[in-house]
Amino acid sequence: MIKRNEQTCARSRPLRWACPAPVLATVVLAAVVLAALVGTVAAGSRPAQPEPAAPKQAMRQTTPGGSSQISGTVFLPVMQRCVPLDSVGLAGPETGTIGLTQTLTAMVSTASSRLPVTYTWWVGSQPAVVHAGGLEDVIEIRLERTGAYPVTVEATNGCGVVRAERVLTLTTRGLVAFERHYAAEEPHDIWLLDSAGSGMELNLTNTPDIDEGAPTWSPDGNWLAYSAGTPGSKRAIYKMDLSSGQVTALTDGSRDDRWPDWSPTGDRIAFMRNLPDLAPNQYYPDIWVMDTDGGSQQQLTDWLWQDDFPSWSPDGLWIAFTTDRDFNGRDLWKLEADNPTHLVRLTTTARPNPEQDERDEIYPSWSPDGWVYHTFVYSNNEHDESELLYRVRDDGSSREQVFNDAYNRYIPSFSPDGSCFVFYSFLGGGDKEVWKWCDGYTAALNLTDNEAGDEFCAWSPVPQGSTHIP
Ligand SMILES: [Ca+2]
Ligand SMILES: [Ca+2]
Ligand SMILES: [Ca+2]
Ligand SMILES: [Ca+2]
Repeated sequence: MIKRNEQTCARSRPLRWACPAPVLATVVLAAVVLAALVGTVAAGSRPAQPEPAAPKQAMRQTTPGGSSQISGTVFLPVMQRCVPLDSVGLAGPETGTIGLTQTLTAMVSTASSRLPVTYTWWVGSQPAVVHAGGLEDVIEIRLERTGAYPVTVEATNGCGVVRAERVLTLTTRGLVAFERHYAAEEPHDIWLLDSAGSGMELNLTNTPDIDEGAPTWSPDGNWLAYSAGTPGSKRAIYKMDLSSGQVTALTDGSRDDRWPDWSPTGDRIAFMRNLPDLAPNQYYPDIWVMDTDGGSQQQLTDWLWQDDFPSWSPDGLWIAFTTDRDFNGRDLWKLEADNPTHLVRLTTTARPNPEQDERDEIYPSWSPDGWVYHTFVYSNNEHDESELLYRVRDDGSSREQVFNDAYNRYIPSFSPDGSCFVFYSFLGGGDKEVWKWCDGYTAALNLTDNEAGDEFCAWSPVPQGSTHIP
């Protein structure tokens, strides 16, 4: 019990006082007067926001003996100006890749008298995100559409708002498109994965009743063309806008169109069209080309049997393809796209016994450095068939096996700088996987280590540093 006539106050930390009532009343009165004076003087130079009231907690209690005392906590007013933040900084990448997480950091430059700081983020048309934080705040962004996204962050400590803005451009750089299915008869979907091996995967089509396959990139990386149809039906060529997800049919599907390859110059798509001229439901395709909106469809070869698997040269002048036009197995030829009667034969392997042996070159894939990679299908007397990765000079001058082993590998697709390629393979056993090989590797890297069939992979052509979005 505190004596009523005691004239001193016992202070505990910080600013906690327990005093007889008369002494405390004096202190409170003085504080109120002082605060009023300071408020009057400072009002002209202060920001618009009002000074917060100094917290006071006091309670009058009546003791059992009937005497009265004040106990509890009293905060004396702290004479601080409300200091606004003077700026906010925004750090992080200005370019990124869809599907991958981008991290942006906002930092205010002044601690000021007030924390927390409230950060409000806007990214493109996404809903605003509000965080209460300290001098720094982090936001993680993962978006699945290409585009240029305005990013704005506002920071306030209650005494004024500061803002920073930038543009985050998301492309498909470093991604690999491929087709995947699980059960043997299950229709395929088009997926994306991260060539860097982060494990990021994105199902672009997600259509359980439609079979999509053979994706090919536009040179700006913003579109994918592919063939699709319901299982067992004739297929058509489609393209997907990766900035919106919108899908457009380029052909009508009445003649079974497959295997599109988008020209490196961007203006045309080659494909193979199966015309049932010889027999219904038989497979005798020719090479065709069309504009990227499906217009100006033009037949480039008119061979009675099979011309298929078109692959553009890097300069967009030639198309390599597979043909059986010498009636002795299959070989690689190329044609000049604007002068398709100009044909050049690239391989000349013939079957020793045409009825029983295979010496077939299929699946051409033109590399940036002047080779046409392909699968060499080899067997004798219908035994010991192998499917090995070979490459032939694009003038047909030399030909060699790419890896010195007996594993199959199919359809390399090269990174924009040419130092790496992806392929699919049964390498390692089990189901098909997408693998990556780079200069200097001693073993390929499995990018799809799962139980699905993963195949027909295509590396995005967007080069490092590119921010181009059409
Ligand atoms: Ca599908
Ligand atoms: Ca034909
Ligand atoms: Ca051959
Ligand atoms: Ca797999």
